[in-house]
Parts: sequence; C-alpha cells; structure tokens
Amino acid sequence: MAETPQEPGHEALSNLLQESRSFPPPADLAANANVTADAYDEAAADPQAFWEKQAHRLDWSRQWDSVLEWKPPFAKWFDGGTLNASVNCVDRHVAAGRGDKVAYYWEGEPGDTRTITYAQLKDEVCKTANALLQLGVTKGDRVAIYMPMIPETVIAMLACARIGAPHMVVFGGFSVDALGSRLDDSAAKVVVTADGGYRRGKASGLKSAVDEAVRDRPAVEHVLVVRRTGQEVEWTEGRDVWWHEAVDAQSPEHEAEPHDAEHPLYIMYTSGTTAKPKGILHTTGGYLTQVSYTHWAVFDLKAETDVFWTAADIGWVTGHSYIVYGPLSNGATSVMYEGTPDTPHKGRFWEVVQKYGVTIAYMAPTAIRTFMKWGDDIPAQYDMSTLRILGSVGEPINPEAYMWYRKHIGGDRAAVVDTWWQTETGAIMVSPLPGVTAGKPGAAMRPLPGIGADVVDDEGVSVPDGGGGFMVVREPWPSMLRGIWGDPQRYKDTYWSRFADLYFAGDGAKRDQDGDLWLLGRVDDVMLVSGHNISTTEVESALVSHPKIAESAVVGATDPVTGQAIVAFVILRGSAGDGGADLVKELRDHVAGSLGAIAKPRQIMVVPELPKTRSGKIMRRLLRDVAEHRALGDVSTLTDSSVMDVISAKLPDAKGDE
Ligand code: 6R9
Repeated sequence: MAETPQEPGHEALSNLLQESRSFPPPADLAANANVTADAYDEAAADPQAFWEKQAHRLDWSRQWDSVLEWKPPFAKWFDGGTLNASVNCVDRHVAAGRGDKVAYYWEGEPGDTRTITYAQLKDEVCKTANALLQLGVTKGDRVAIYMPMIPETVIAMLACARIGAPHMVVFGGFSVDALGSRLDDSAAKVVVTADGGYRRGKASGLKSAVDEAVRDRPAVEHVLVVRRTGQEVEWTEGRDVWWHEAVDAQSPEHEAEPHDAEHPLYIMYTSGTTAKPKGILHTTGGYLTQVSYTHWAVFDLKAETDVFWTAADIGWVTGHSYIVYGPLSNGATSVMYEGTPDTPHKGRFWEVVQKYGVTIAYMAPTAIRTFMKWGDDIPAQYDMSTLRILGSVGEPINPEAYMWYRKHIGGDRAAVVDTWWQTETGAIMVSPLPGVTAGKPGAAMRPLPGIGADVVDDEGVSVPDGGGGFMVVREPWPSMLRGIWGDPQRYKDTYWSRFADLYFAGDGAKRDQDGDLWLLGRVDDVMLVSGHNISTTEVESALVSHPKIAESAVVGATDPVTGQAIVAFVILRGSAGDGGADLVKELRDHVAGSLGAIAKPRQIMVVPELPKTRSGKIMRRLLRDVAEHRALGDVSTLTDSSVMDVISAKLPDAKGDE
C-alpha cells in the first residue's frame, strides 16, 4: 500500500451524524480560567510572538536567536537557545522552594504505593544520570526504555534528557520482535528494563524479552534492570547491571549541561501502513514549550491545588507528553498507576480518583466504552466530586461515550475536553479550552491558539461550514516532529506530499454549521458505499448509541452491488443478553434510523473483544481481513493477539445475519 494516505472516492466525506447537544463552560471554571477567549485573537495576530511568549514558561540558559526558521518541511524553533529539559521538569521547582511538593502519587497494581516529591525526584534523576554516564552513555547516544509503569521509567527518561541522550521508550506489552526492530533502527546502546511488571494480577516478564532481543544485537552494551517483581532472571555478566547496584550508590549531585533547543529529546516509534515502524523525532525547546502550554491551557491546570491523572501508558506519546513532560514542566502533582482498570476489581480507577482526590483525569475512549460496558453502578460507588475536568484522547469519542463520561464520571459538572493530536504533533492541537469553548459530544471543536489546523478538500482548499475533508496543519508548530529517525525522504513523502506545504497525517474531519471540528477517523478506513464516502466513526457512533451496545468497529468489505458494504463488529453491554438475529435486525434498523439507509450495515457480528493497539485504537485493517476472508496481516502491535482467533472463530455464525 502506498504510504501517503489514500484518497477517498468521488465526493467529500459524507456528513451523516447530526448532534445538537452542547455544553457551555461551567461558570466557576470560566470565571477563573487560565486562558480566556482573547488568546485566540492574540495568537492569530502573530503566532510566532504567541509561541515566543509561551517559551518564557521555561527556564533557558541562553535566549534564542530566532523564534522559527522554516524551510518546508523542516522547522527549527527557538534556534540558538539552550536549555535542559530535566532541569525544567525538576530542578527549577526545587530551587523555587517547592521541593516538598508531590510530583507523583504512584499506585502499583498489587496495592503498593510510593509518594515522590520534586526534591526526591531530583536526587533520583541525578543519580541515574551519573549511572548512565558510568555505563558509557554520552550525549547523543540512544537509550531504550522497556519498562512497566513505575517511577523508575520517568526517572530514566529524565536522566536521559539531562545528559542529552535521546530516549526511545518501547511499550512493555510489545513483543521481542517489535523491541528488536526498534533497537536496530535507533541503534540504542543501553536498554533500561525491569525483571517484570504487574498486569491483571500477574507478574509478566520483561527482562526475558530483552535477553532474547539483545542476544544478536551486540550494539547494546548494557542492560540496566530494575527489580520490580522479584522474579528470577537470567544474567549476563558484564552486560547486565542491577539498577539498585548501579544507581543507588551514585551521588545525587549532577551538574546539568544546557542543550540546544533543537537537540533530540526522544524517538517514539509509530507503525505506519508499511511494516517498518517510523521513528518520530522530537527535540527539546519547542516540544517542551507546547506540552507545557497545552497542559496548562487545555486542563486549566492550577499547579498548587490540582491532582492530575493521565490514565495511559508511558509507552504511548500521551504518556510522554502528559504523564511526564507537561505535568512536570508545570510543577504539577500527578497520579501514576501501574496496572489495568479491572485489577483487582472493576472500580479500581474510581477508587484511585477517590483516594487521591483527582481533579483532572485524561483517558482514551476505549477505556470509557469499557467502563460503560461494565455498568453505571460501579463508578456510582465512589466519591468523585473532586473531578472538574475530564479529557479524552486517542480516537474519536462517540457522542454516547462522551455523555456517559460526563454524567457517570463527571457528575454532569465537570467539563469534558476531547483532544486531537498525534505522536507526530507531540502535543494537543485541536481541543476545546474548558473555560472558553463549549463542548459538543464527539467534537474536538477548535484548533488551539497558535495552531493553524484546518479541514480541506481534495485540492487543499478550506471546506465551508457543513463540509468534510482532510485534517491538515497549515503552519509549523513548536512541538511538531522534526523528522523520521534516519529517513528524511520518508518524512517528506509521508507527511508533506499529499498537499503542497500542508502537513497531512491521515485523518478525515468535518466542520459543522457552527464551524466546529469533528474528527472522523483515518481516511484509509473510509468506506465507499454506492459512491458515498462514509466514515467508520459515524457508523460506530450510531451503533454505540443503541442501549445494548458498548463498543463497535466498522469496516468496508467488497460488495458486488454497492462497491463496498458495511460490516460491523459489536460488543454488547453487560446487561444485553447474547445477541441473536432479532438484535442484529434491531441494530441495522437503528443505524438506518440515525444515519439514513445508506449507512445500514450489511452484516453485524457480535464479538467478545476487538483487536486494539497499545493506545486502544481498533485495528480495522485486521477486521477487514476477516470480513474479506483473507489471511491476517501483521499482528505484532496488537495488545492481545489471541483476540483475532476468537473473532475468526465467530465468523461462520455471522453468515446468517446477512
Ligand atoms: C495522541 C495519539 C494519532 C491518531 C490520530 C487520530 C487518532 C487521537 C483523537 C483522535 C479523534 C481525537 N486520534 N486523538 N481521533 N479524536 N481526540 O493518539 O497519538 O497514537 O500517534 O495516534 O489517533 O486518528 O491521527 P497516536
């Protein structure tokens, strides 16, 4: 498949879903909001001046010479400036007398806890920086981090940033092969890992996977191992080093050197349409400026009083930007949770909210739909009255899931912000500002101040209100990717070739009659039914709005009559029984009733699970293989590969539904 996202068919994206609900900002929030409506005008008048002002949120060792140098598609932000990301996240808060402030309340899955202040974090980061230096890591070397969700993961990232060694975090759920190919591409010199981590009540092995991945990769000189579970591990003398031996004995003093604003901060791999993952490169000054600003603006962060929780994995860009760099650069107090939401019981998330008095929570629609499936009675058992802002990220949030989140988690009181962004954008790009913008269920609403995002047609022309098309960014932004590691041509081809000088990374969107933006999923997933481009998102949202449906995934399959026909996979809510022909008919009629007959699925299959990536994105590509009766493509980035066997086994039953 070509790497540039596919074009849709003859017409623009159909706009089938009509949504009229809208929630104005809560009055108390609006009255005290960090950002007011004039930020949009200020930024529009002079975007570079706007971002220059935001850069002053950080401590710089040397002032930049220019705000932006733009040689499309290569940008340099704050060139000539120098700073240290680790100092900005840790030291400066301690120096300002906030050393005793809690940086993280960490909650392990088995129930063990740790509270880490900024002063403690500083000591640990410095010790780890010293240990990495002793292991031979120097500025510019890459360090791989393959860890569970424990404080040492953050500490290792900040230690790398401190010495200027770009980190490359690989999600702890990924396979040996996925880790291996990322080690090859980044040529990492050291791997930081743990013996294992806890997930679903079990200790899973990480060190064993690293052993296998590193066996034929002599470029990896050392493996630094945190003892987390206490399980037995194999040991290679000379190569393997225990964290508690290498780090604990180090001095907590480390003089941090300032790095160039454009010095690489990290590489984060994201899978494209081809097998070879892309190493997305982020640098220091612009990235930190935008994550710091967006974390403060979008979540209306009051660093003194808020308790912020991103319930996501650090191995996803959301964890990098909103567990680590955003909250720490703002001196916030965060919660970090190691495990799964159903261990040891399905109320675990809400128990965490109650225990720590979480005020701002950020999570993915996939989690929200799972909670819907488990039932309203579970969150109802906890006091969550502290919550004032709820964020969503990773996929379009279905209106029904938004309403559920708002009501059952936010008590119809908290503001919901649906935030659109990507690994490539580094930070939030399109989102309501909770004290300024109204929220509509399912809409990401407006580009943030200083962000030139737009929806365009085939020719790159802005679509009018009521139109659909491609989500693009017109102007460079501070936290934009600086390239694909080692492959500038692929960077140009992937993101900058579909439209001249516009950044396009694959999403479809529409602009409603009020000018607000709705994301409609990947244009690769768009279905062409009888000449109409129909987004999977809208059909999925229509299915989820049925009271018996918790989750759904929709794909287009070849059809002799309509070109493509809609095939849906659905997961029932806890109380819905087991499906059957009557329910399937009811659901098909329900979709036709909400979106029109054109969107009526040809076939609906009830399944127990859907194939998902680490960030909860549904892998529709695999469902298309199933719907077309083809052999499955690459499943290496699935969180649980047995899911596909379960779904394939269901197939013969589903035939009768047609
Ligand atoms: C942060 C993150 C990026 C893709 C993106 C889009 C989808 C993310 C979304 C959303 C609709 C939102 N996406 N947030 N779609 N509404 N609020 O998820 O990064 O893992 O790189 O994925 O996720 O399709 O292009 P990443």
